[in-house]
Amino acid sequence: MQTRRRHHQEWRIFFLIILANGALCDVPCGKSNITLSISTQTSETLTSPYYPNNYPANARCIWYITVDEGSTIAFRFSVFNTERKWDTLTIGNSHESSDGDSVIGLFSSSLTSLAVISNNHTAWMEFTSDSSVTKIGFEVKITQESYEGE
Ligand SMILES: [Ca+2]
Repeated sequence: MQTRRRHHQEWRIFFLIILANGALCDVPCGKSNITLSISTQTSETLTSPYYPNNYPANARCIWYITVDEGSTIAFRFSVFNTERKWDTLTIGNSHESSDGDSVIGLFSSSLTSLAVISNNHTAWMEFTSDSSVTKIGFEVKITQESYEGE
């Protein structure tokens, strides 16, 4: 009888842990608005959720980047590996991620030396994964660049 009661308690603890994790159910994308400026910081490193562990299934993260007017935004990836076709990273100009015309590029699979530069001082980046197969994802350094290429 006592063993049975203890068993019951263990189950309760187990469910409490599940509830606690439930609060963290949203994918940890980090902050979604990145602002860079010559007067504060000119670069920021972003990664896929849980990097350097695999990103989760059914993830969706979107980041909006703003730098000083007159500058552009460079995305330089030190690591890029997603499930080909099904888990993708899209980068676009401006902050209108719903506008297909703003897309600069859509990437997936294992890529080396991936680098992208925006047309102007605002850009967006969106990562999505489907319901199965996950990989390490990506690490990208985002830098404010001047038009003069300084
Ligand atoms: Ca996948």
